[in-house]
Amino acid sequence: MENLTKNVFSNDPTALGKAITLIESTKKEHQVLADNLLRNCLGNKTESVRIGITGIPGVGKSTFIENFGKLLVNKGMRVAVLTVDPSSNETKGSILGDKVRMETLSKEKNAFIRPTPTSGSLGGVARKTRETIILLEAAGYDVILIETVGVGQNETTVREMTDFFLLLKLPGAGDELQGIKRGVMEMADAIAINKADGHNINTAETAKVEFTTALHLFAPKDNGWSPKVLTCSALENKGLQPI
Ligand SMILES: Nc1nc2c(ncn2[C@@H]2O[C@H](COP(=O)(O)OP(=O)(O)O)[C@@H](O)[C@H]2O)c(=O)[nH]1
Ligand SMILES: [Mg+2]
Repeated sequence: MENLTKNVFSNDPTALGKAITLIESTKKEHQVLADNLLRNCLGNKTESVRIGITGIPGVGKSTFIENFGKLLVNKGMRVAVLTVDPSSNETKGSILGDKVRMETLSKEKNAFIRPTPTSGSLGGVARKTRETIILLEAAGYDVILIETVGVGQNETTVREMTDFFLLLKLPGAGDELQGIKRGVMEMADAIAINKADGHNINTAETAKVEFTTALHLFAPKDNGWSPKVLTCSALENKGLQPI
């Protein structure tokens, strides 16, 4: 146990993976160990920037996270990703060509990727996301990117745990067609119209204007931030630079 804590602090990825599995465990005998581990980690926490990324399956969240994550790593940051593994359930990620493995990002020494099955009460977010964040901060990650499945039910939870909430949209399709609840749009700190490439460039620009207008209808945020609307191509690595 002491070793596990020590190895999390020294950012041994295997230990970190084991530690997350321990806190996610529902077994009674694991809970005391998990509580101890979390207590130790709370004392060693660094501040991270946490970014939630949401949007319907297939919009390009994983692709965005992989390329944005690489951009941050190249700037010298340590990046942790909590991603959705849709192969396990109804989102049928494999059919949409899901990029859950994030192969190039996962090869980076300063990146840690933890896929989570989408099943379960919070769908898309592990039951213990809050606790997992504590472990990642104890391991010294600067940025934590959290992918969420984006059909509306768990975004509020992720919003509460993050500093910035990014909503990805597709160009062209109307809002109602994209299955995003109005409430999710209202929560967003930025909306990025993804897949703004090839023949989609013009429709993406039109969507940008429409969403900018739509956002004006919402009340201003308490912190004074005005949500931004952008276009990007996660695939072609365009428009991913920080705002
Ligand atoms: N043309 C284009 N395709 C993209 C873009 N981003 C993602 N895709 C493709 O869309 C599919 C779903 O992407 P993925 O990242 O798995 O979506 P997720 O379900 O939201 O995580 C994959 O085939 C990607 O290659 C983009 O910016 N442009
Ligand atoms: Mg994905």
